[in-house]
Amino acid sequence: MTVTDPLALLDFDSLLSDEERQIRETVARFVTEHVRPHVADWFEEGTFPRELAPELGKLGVLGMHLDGYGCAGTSAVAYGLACLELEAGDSGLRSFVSVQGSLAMFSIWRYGSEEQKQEWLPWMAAGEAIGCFGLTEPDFGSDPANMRTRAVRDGDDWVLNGSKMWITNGSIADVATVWARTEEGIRGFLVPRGTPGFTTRTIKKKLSLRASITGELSLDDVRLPASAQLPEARGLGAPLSCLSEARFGIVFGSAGAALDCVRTTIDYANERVQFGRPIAAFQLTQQKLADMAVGLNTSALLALHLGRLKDAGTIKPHQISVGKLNNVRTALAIARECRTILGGSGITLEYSPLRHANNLESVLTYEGTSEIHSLVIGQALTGHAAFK
Ligand code: TGC
Ligand code: FAD
Repeated sequence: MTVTDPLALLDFDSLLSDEERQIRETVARFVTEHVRPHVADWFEEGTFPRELAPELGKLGVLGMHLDGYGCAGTSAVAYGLACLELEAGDSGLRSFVSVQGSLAMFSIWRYGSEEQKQEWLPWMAAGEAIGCFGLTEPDFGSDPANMRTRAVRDGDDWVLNGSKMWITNGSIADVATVWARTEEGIRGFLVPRGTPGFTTRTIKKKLSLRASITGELSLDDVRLPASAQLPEARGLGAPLSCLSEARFGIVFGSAGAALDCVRTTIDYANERVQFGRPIAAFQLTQQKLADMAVGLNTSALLALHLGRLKDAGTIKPHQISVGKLNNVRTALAIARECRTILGGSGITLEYSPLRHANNLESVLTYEGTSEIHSLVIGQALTGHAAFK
């Protein structure tokens, strides 16, 4: 018996409901038709095609785990499976969907006023409006509590000054959720593109996540009405709760990148002949494939377990850290190992593993670095916060 899909090794799909399997298949088909034929070019050109946004809206994956306002209202597991298939295409694609749904839309859905929800969410769910999420600053990445961006009251208005760095979709977004320090602690604000004093710049020369737009936001005396503030967001816990949503998507997504690498590599190893035999027939190749398949299936099962906890409403942030730390680290190791099996062919964009490996360097760093997630787990185990 030959297992044709690396996730069939432990019969992963048998753990899914019919609806979950169907969502996984639908997203996989979309990626095969709309992404795989073009993604190497997007990566080489360092671009993400904005016209894909309405297509992703029609597919129903933008804010898909949120209820109402044009969102699909699916389970967390269904959302995770969509992230898995999107990231099997490219981490940049999953990033777009994560930032739109789990960071920009979630911040409005969870902390916004009814007017803010009505104004933005239906357009964002349809991919007609793009959002971004500005937490990181040039001098404060892992430590957002010390952010410098400031919002000061002036009559009924707020005036914002500061800058945000490494912001996915930053320079193409129609609206930015910006986190700023106020006299009452950290608060969130919606800053529409075109607001005087609000400018963006695209960060170039990236070696990772090239099929994704990354930008810098500058706020220079940006005047906003009181209605631009997210009324329910108080303190750092608000942006960190948004991060929990996006980190959850990465737990599944990174397993998708690993799946694509292993699939690609098994096909290649069966075709490529050296010393008169397919390289898949050598024991050393099989050992690599077996180790990678074990890692991949363990990651997928861990993701599913966390998804079930999320759907039950019991998931804790440190449990998401376990998933993000393990699955991204595993995926990166798999992508690099796959590249070795591809030999010289593995260094081009014709095959996906090195593109995935390059992307996963960003995934290891954003949404909390691997070190920060280790410390979150360490805190859960010992009771000591070793961040400071
Ligand atoms: P700390 O005192 O621990 O926490 C402050 C308050 O927040 C609560 N909290 C959380 N709530 C929900 N979810 C979480 N994950 C939470 N983590 C903490 C906490 O209970 C506390 O609440 P309260 O009521 O007591 O005030 O804060 P700290 O300053 O000690 O920092 C802790 C630390 C280091 C874990 C946190 O700062 C952190 O996670 N740092 C990493 C920053 C990060 O991940 N940035 C990501 C930016 S966004 C991004 O990368 C998008 S990439 C998108 C893409 O393209 O896919
Ligand atoms: P630093 O925090 O300076 O960390 C540098 C190194 O020091 C890391 O290895 C880190 O683990 C280590 N370190 C830091 N503190 C400790 C500690 N206490 N103990 C041990 N080690 C420590 N941010 C957003 O807000 N929105 C976005 O949309 C977004 N998109 C991104 C897209 C890309 C492609 C990238 C690369 C980043 C993005 N980010 C975004 C920013 C991302 O979240 C940060 O890069 C990340 O949080 C790390 O911050 P930093 O780069 O400033 O590194």
